[in-house]
Amino acid sequence: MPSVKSLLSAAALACLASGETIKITATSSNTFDPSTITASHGDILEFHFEPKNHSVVSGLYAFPCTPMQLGTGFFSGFSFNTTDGEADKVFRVTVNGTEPTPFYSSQGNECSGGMVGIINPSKNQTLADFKKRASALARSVSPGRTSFGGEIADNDDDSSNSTSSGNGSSGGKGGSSGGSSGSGSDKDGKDNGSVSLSVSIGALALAMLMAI
Ligand SMILES: *[C@@H]1O[C@H](CO)[C@@H](O)[C@H](O)[C@H]1NC(C)=O
Ligand SMILES: *[C@@H]1O[C@H](CO)[C@@H](O)[C@H](O)[C@H]1NC(C)=O
Ligand SMILES: *[C@@H]1O[C@H](CO)[C@@H](O)[C@H](O)[C@H]1NC(C)=O
Ligand SMILES: *[C@@H]1O[C@H](CO)[C@@H](O)[C@H](O)[C@H]1NC(C)=O
Ligand SMILES: *[C@@H]1O[C@H](CO)[C@@H](O)[C@H](O)[C@H]1NC(C)=O
Ligand SMILES: *[C@@H]1O[C@H](CO)[C@@H](O)[C@H](O)[C@H]1NC(C)=O
Ligand SMILES: CC(=O)N[C@H]1CO[C@H](CO)[C@@H](O)[C@@H]1O
Repeated sequence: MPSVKSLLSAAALACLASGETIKITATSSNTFDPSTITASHGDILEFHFEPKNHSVVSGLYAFPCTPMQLGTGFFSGFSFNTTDGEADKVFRVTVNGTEPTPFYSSQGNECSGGMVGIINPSKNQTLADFKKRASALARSVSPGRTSFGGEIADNDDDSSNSTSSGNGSSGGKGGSSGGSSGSGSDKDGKDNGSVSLSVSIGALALAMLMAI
């Protein structure tokens, strides 16, 4: 039955091709979690915001807490202020390349205080080095007031309300893609996200097998 095999690999390829959504939280303790991100072209970085009033800006490695050249990179703006739980909006950025790209919060002195991160660090462009040089600075630069380089979308997480263990979490949901909606606990990073993604690939493949 060669057709089964080719169907399976087609399913696997389709899943590889579509970008993964990587959740990053600007936390109430003034950090990004996670702060080191490995992302591929086409992946989506989804920034979530906890209190109080943070931003995220893509920066220059050589000059910490300074935005990339005008017209490039991304900036969330400051419309995610929240006093309780995560802001009800998220900022979504599509990854275009794999160059090391640092980012920071441009609020007050949060950047020098360590509210920084890096996408795809390399041997000589590391979070530790960036953070160390940032810590020597007094201020960070905001690239204006208006967000760019990404889109503001609704926060689909239920994390602001402390339920989540309640009803219906188990695998049932319809077979289609629908992104990597959470599987139970909120706090897990993308690792578990990709695990559940591959589980659903398996389920999809199984469904195809049974359909034959
Ligand atoms: C959030 O911070 C920015 C930059 O400091 C400031 O311009 C803005 O007014 C703040 N927003 C609120 C609601 O405090
Ligand atoms: C965020 O800031 C805006 C503008 O200052 C304000 O209207 C809004 O109520 C604030 N939202 C929260 C959740 O604090
Ligand atoms: C990092 O190393 C690469 C390859 O050795 C080099 O091309 C690049 O210029 C280096 N970058 C920095 C910031 O030193
Ligand atoms: C990807 O490209 C788009 C369009 O050129 C740009 O708006 C966006 O900021 C880029 N993303 C990153 C992470 O630089
Ligand atoms: C959980 O399910 C029960 C029974 O189906 C229902 O009564 C309850 O309202 C549900 N709770 C939530 C939070 O959906
Ligand atoms: C995945 O989640 C399970 C519990 O649901 C946890 O024990 C495990 O450590 C998590 N793995 C990762 C890589 O986060
Ligand atoms: C069901 C529940 O707890 N809903 C709450 C979710 O959070 C918002 C704001 O934090 C509350 O207003 C809801 O009552």
